[in-house]
Amino acid sequence: MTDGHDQNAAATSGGLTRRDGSAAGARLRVAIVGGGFMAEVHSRAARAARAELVGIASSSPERSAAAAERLGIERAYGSLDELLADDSIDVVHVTTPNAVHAEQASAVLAAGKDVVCEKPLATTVSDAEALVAAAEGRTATVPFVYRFHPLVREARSRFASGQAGRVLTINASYLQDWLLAAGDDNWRVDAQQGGRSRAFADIGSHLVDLVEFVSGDRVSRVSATKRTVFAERASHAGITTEDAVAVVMETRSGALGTLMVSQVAPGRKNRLFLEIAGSEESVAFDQEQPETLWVGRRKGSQVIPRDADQLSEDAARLCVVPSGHPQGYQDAFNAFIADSYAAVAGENPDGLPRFSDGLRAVRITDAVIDSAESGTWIEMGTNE
Ligand code: SOE
Repeated sequence: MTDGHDQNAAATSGGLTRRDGSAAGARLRVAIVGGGFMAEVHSRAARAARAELVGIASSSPERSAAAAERLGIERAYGSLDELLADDSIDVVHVTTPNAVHAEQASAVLAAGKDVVCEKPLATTVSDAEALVAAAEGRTATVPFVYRFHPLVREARSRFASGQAGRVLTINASYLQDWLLAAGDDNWRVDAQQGGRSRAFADIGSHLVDLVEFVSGDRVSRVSATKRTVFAERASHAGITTEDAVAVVMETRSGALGTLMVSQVAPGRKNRLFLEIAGSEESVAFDQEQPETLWVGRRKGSQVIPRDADQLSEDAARLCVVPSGHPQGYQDAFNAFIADSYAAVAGENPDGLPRFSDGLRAVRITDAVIDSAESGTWIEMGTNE
């Protein structure tokens, strides 16, 4: 069995050599901004990649101390400025609410450090464009981590090799239920903290990234409609961000697609579903069942298991346990961080989502909301 993780680890163990060229094998020193659930996910992935998780900064010295205690991190910084003043830090993970991503990721880059910034990269296209420009020459990645499920890479390889034929139709959805009740609330519902789009910016960004990543095609135009089911929630009123959004789309190659994104779908927790029909084969991937990939043919459709010996090289590389031991979300996140750190060391791992991919998702999100608000088709730029 190809244990891609050791190869990956080999890349990252080389990757853990500090950017300043200090002793070979020196561990990469990383820090986290933010103290919530995603900070915990990032901390697990940083440790799995053998980085030295040096410190954390949250919204106040007290919250920094509480997060450091909860996550077993050595140092609590009083502020982001204090963290950025620590020259020993190589990489900063930004895991804070959307509205401060641009300001904080910019500050990290201005301090000469590499950055992993949570999606959505920014709440406006102009902020995302500025971040891409500021990231020139640096390693700057965005956790579109569903790219790192091995069977997503297998699906992608079938379109990249031509085996699946040309893209004809796309049927994709991302459904959750954590905001189903009026009593459910979160900073994301507030446009001031999350941006003008909520459901699409939050999870539709993953969906469109995966559509373009697997198909190798690009969205060319969108027509959308959206709903805010609850204008009042437990601690927010006058809510304008969407609970659900439906999109009809076309691609540059002429394919047709439909997208449904909802955070009010009972029983669906993180049900990202992607079915792409090629002229030779269809592929269907369900993020809640990531150990199999359906491959459809006129004759001989099959369900492919996550078995490294049967997969493309890029898919096999991401298999870290033998088939039959299920891999999941944190494994995908760990692989993303391992590849991000390998990029810090000068490697160029295939399929690593960088700030340019984050900008792409922000552009599509903006077009979707513009379309829903105007009731018209919105064209995507042809060179973006
Ligand atoms: C909430 O919708 C959320 O945590 C997203 O912000 C993540 O990006 C997604 O992976 C899971 O759900």
